[in-house]
Amino acid sequence: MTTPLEVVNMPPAEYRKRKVALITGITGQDGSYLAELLIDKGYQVHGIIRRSSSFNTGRIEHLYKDQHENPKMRLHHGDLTDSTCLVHIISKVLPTEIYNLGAQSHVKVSFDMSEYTADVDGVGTLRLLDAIRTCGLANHIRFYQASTSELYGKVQEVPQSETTPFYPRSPYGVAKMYAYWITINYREAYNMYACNGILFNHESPRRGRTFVTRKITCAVASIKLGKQKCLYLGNLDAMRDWGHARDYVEGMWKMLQQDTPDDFVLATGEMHTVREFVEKSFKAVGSSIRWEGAAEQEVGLDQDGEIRVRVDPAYYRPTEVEQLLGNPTKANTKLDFDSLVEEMVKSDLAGVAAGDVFN
Ligand code: NDP
Ligand code: GDR
Repeated sequence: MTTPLEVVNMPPAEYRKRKVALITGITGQDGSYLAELLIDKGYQVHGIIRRSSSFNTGRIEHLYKDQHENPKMRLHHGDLTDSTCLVHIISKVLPTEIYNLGAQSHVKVSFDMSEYTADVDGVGTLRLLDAIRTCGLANHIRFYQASTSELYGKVQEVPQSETTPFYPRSPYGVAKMYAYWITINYREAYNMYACNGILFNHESPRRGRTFVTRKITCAVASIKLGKQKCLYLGNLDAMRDWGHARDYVEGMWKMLQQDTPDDFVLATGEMHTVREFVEKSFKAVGSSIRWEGAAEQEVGLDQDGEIRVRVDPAYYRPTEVEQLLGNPTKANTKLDFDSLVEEMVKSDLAGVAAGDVFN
């Protein structure tokens, strides 16, 4: 059996053949899809999870259940705010690839928890990069940073590409901008293989319920099955380039398989408003929505004249990102918007029918 010391002393090419991935944020939407993908590709997957008073492993339960018979995935308690544990985990796991997906990822919440968001999303990335160096593995480990279209913020150019200037509009966006640049700095300063994936919004049935798409599909399913009367939303005119999370985690992996590290936009090149997402979701359950009124007084009525959507300004953001549309030319991604909405609504209908309570 190879000892840890022998592994560390392997030349980088030989070290990488071991195919060991470490994922921060493995309990989140993307982490769960990425863990599945990497296990399928023959990786030994390790994930960092936060201690919680209740179970937070719902999205990876199906992988975790195999823990004893089929230990393709192992979980380690840790946190991006704790450098010591990061060094400890990396030195124990000796990963060949690290995917930094852990983050306080909610833009609206980042206005309420700005310092924490900066600590986790910004400095947390620095801690992880530095832990790799501390372990002497700067030339062995390939590093993926979950960068975001929120970096573009206030629109400078449409569509946005790898060369579009940044103008973040939230504490989340600003923290992610630090993470973006520290990743590039470590690549240049220490010759690390480190990449930024600048990902536009991506959704799935596993999307957190406080993000607008899943909030809508949960509500539409609950309304359809008579468990909820009305859905309250903020800015209906915001426009997003929504892809599918399953496609995007594949893009993350591909970025780490290039000969030289680089930064890539992942997007669909198609943009829709929140309002359109609402309409398509109601359509997926055989209903329709027509809009009346304007601004905060606007309502959405169904075919029977019942008010099903109202605006609640509590969901407005102090500074909004109005329009995000990615230019996917460099990395190439695919999407069928209608089938994304239908898949999410169908999954939530099954959930509500089985007793899930979303409101
Ligand atoms: P989620 O919010 O679903 O998941 C975030 C993950 O980060 C969870 O596993 C969460 O753990 C973990 N986490 C939160 N705080 C910490 C911390 N202090 N230390 C360690 N882990 C922590 O996000 P997504 O899966 O949607 O996104 C993955 C990454 O990609 C994030 O960095 C996000 O900012 C970024 N991104 C996402 C996009 C999207 O559209 N989904 C687009 C562009 C970028 P727990 O389960 O315990 O809360
Ligand atoms: P976003 O996603 O901020 O783009 O960040 P979110 O789904 O939260 O908002 C998208 C747009 O919808 C508008 N909106 C609402 N949003 C929420 N959450 N709730 C509402 O009720 C509501 N009504 C309207 C928002 O104002 C916004 O314009 C996501 C996250 O996954 C980030 O981590 C990631 O970096 C970016 O996508 C790309």
